Amino acid sequence: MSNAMPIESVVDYPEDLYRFDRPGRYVDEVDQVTDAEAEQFADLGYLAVREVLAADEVAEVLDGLAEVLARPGRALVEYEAWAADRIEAASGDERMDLIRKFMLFVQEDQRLTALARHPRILSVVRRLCGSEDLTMMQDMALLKPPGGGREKPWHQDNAYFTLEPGTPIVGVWIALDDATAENGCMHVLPGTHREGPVVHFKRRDWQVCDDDVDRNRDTMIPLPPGGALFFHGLLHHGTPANRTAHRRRAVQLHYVPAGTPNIPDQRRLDIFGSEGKDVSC
Ligand SMILES: O=C(O)CCC(=O)C(=O)O
Repeated sequence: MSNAMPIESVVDYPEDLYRFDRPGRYVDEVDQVTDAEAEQFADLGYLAVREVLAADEVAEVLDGLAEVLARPGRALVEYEAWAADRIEAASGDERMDLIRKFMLFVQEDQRLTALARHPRILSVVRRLCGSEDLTMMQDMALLKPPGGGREKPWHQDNAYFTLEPGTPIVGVWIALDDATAENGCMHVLPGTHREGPVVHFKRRDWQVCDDDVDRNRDTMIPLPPGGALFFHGLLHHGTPANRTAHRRRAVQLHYVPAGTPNIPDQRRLDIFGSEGKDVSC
């Protein structure tokens, strides 16, 4: 089954909304994350690590995700809009290439439970959150299918969470395939987490308005499989469409210090914009 889409149908945003000429800063391994890297995170709002999971650990995560998907009803699945009439006929593996994202898998498979508790991941998150006790408050797989994986427009993850802006929310975005400029790797606007919450609007998604994006700051974070981007809940980030015939699968886990209280949803909407009712990241 081919799911290649005319690329124009998924590139429905200004071509210059993303820049591809400024790669970010990296460390190679988790062992190199010291206080200096935590300071960089505080300043820039992100920390990119080339190797967090080894190849066999990436394979385990992919097997776990495939198995959860094979059991109907176990995860909250959102297909790409163009895939609607193909879902029924698709085999398990083909289905992976129709899915935009799915959530709530960590409790469903012990390999995925182990990922959420991975000592290398938690050691970095503890340092960046400034807390020994953590709660993982969201798990999501973002599959951005070949030839039709839509953009995730610029946004702040905190806009989707009922958590007071300023809470030390740390997102961990882990590449399961090579995430490249062409297939929709992460892009960030360094330092924006220090500038507070901004109002989001329902356009292609619930997002920062294209005109409000400071494109000059766009920094691209390509990653190999097993590499991870740790980023602050208020950092502006987004991913362009997958323009290739290659998969760009990723998982994203969000952590906060244990015991962090939730705010009423109305307060979230007052801060981030009233169009954000019932949205998920
Ligand atoms: O992986 C992607 O394409 C975007 C992930 C993201 O930024 C999010 O869901 O908050």
